[in-house]
Formats: sequence, structure tokens, C-alpha cells
Amino acid sequence: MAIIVTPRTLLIVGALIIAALILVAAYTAIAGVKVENARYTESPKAVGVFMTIKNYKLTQTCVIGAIVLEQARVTVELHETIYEEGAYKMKHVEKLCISPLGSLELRPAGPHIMIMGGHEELVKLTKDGIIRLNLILDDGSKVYVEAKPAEISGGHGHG
Ligand SMILES: [Cu+2]
Repeated sequence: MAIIVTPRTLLIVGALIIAALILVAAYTAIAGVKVENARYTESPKAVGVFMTIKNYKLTQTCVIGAIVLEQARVTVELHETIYEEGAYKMKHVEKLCISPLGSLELRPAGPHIMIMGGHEELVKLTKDGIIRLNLILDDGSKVYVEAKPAEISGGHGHG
């Protein structure tokens, strides 16, 4: 069976490509924000969570908080790292913003999510090797994230 390429075939193929592009555009508009490479590092007093956050929206999006979905009594803060008086210091911030169509790298010595609690609670938090959390965005939506242990220790201490 031969496929005969006629102007009509090209028109159908063109229409299908356009339909696929519209679907992709619609998907990213709905998805809005996507997270990649979520990982964590542990220290005795805190766990640092890092990831790449991609903003597919045409407007700025800010992460205004995070909720840990694990059976552990911990507190979560958004941190920036600043260089002050010859040392890196972590600073609690209200939000971490991603520019329109941009991405934000949460990393050691940069912006990150910090989970703090007593040693026992942190052990509970990481016992199955995955930390499940929801990022809370400024439009009220949530982004589910599963963070795995970072392969290379970032030497991320707190305080
Ligand atoms: Cu921190």
C-alpha cells in the first residue's frame, strides 16, 4: 500500500502538527510550574531540599511556602544564602520567585528549602529515603515534589 502525498495529505499533516502544538501549549499552561531533580542533604540539625523549578507561565510565580507530607514534626522555611562579612549566611525569606518562562535553581549556597527539627523527627522524615512535600505557590496552587537523597553531599550545614 503506497501513501500518495497530495496537497490534501499535507494539509491534514499540517493540521495534526498544529493540533499537537496547541496541546503542548495548553499542557504547559495548565502545568504552570514544574519541578526537576528534587533532592535533599541531611545534617544533624536540618535537611536542605534542592531542585530546579521551571515556570511555564507568562507571569512571575513565587513559592511562598512548603508543607512536608511526612509523619514528622518539623518546620519548613524558605532560605536565601547571602555573603556577608566574609561568610555565607542563610536568611529566612518570605518567598522565592521565578521569572516568567524562567527557572530557579534551589541549591546549596543558594536559595533552598530548609526543614528543621529535632534529631528524632529528622530521622523519621528521611527513613524511607524520600521526602514528599508540597510547594505552595502565590496563586494558591500546590506542586507535589518527591526529593531523593543527593548523590554528592553539598556540605549543607545550618547555622
Ligand atoms: Cu538553610
